[in-house]
Amino acid sequence: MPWFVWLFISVLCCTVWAADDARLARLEEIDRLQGQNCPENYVKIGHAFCVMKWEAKRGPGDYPVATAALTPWLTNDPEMAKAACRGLNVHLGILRDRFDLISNEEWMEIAHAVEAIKDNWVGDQLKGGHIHANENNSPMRPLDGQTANVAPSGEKIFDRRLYVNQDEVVWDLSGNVFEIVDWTRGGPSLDKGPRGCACNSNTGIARSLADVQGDACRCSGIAPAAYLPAIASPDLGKRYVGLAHICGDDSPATVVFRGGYHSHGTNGGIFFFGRENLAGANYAGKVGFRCVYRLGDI
Ligand SMILES: [Ca+2]
Ligand SMILES: [Ca+2]
Repeated sequence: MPWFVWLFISVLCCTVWAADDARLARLEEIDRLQGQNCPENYVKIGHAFCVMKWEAKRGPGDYPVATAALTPWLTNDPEMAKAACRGLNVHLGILRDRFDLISNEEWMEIAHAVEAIKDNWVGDQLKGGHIHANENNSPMRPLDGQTANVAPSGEKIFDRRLYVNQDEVVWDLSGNVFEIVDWTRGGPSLDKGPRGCACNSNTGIARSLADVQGDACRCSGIAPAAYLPAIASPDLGKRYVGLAHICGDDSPATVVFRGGYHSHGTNGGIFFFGRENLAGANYAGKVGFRCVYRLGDI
C-alpha cells in the first residue's frame, strides 16, 4: 500500500487507541472512587464492606433502600432478596457488583464486632450476661426505624441498636425481622448453605454456649466459626444471644437466616442461626434482608 495510506491508518489507529486508553483510565478512576466510600446510610464494617443501617426497605422501582422510614421489606423469596440487592449496581451505575445480599461471613464479622463492644451488653460489662436483643417488641410486629427502644418497661435489653464500632450503631441485627444471608460472599445467585447437616430435636430453645458446643446441638455440616460467638464466657448464651435453632430443616428448599424476629423471645439474638424453608406459614411477616456494599478491589 502507498506510504501515505499506511501513515493515515497508523495515525487513525493510534488516535483510537489513545481514546481507548483515556476511557479505560477514566473507568478505572471511577471504579477506584466507587470502592472507597460507603453509600449513604450504610455503616462501614472493618475495611472490606459497608452494611445497611436498617433492614432493607422497599423503595421506588422495587429497589432496596437504607432509610429509617418504612417498615422492612418482607419476603420469603431468598433469590428475590439477592437479586434486589445486586440490582442496585446497574441501577446506580456501579461498575462492579459491590451491592449484594449480606453473606454469612459478613454477618459473622458484624456479630463478632458487636460482642466485643461493652456498650452492647446489658450492664455495659463485656461478657456480663447477655447482649441486647429487641426480641420482644410490644406491638409484636415489624417496625420502622424511628423508635430505638420499644420495651414495655424501657429496659436496655430491648434497645434496637447495636454498636458495630465505637461510634456507630446498626439497627435490628437481632430483632424486628429475620434476615436471609448468602452462605458465601459474592456470586450471581444465592448460596443456600451446606446440606447434610443433622441435629437432634433440641434446637428450638435458648441454649448456653456450652450446650451449643456440646453434642446436643452440634452440626457437622457447619463449622462452629460460622455461627458461634468468639468470646467464650460461662454466662454468654444464657439469654438473648440467639444460640438456638442451629439446624432446622435440611431439605433443598431451605436457606440460612439470622438474627431473630420481633417476638422471638429468648431464642432471638445476634448469633441466632436458622435454616428453614421460608415459604412456610411460620415465617409469614417475619423475614426480610439486608444489603452490603463491598469496598476496594473486589
Ligand atoms: Ca433483623
Ligand atoms: Ca454467594
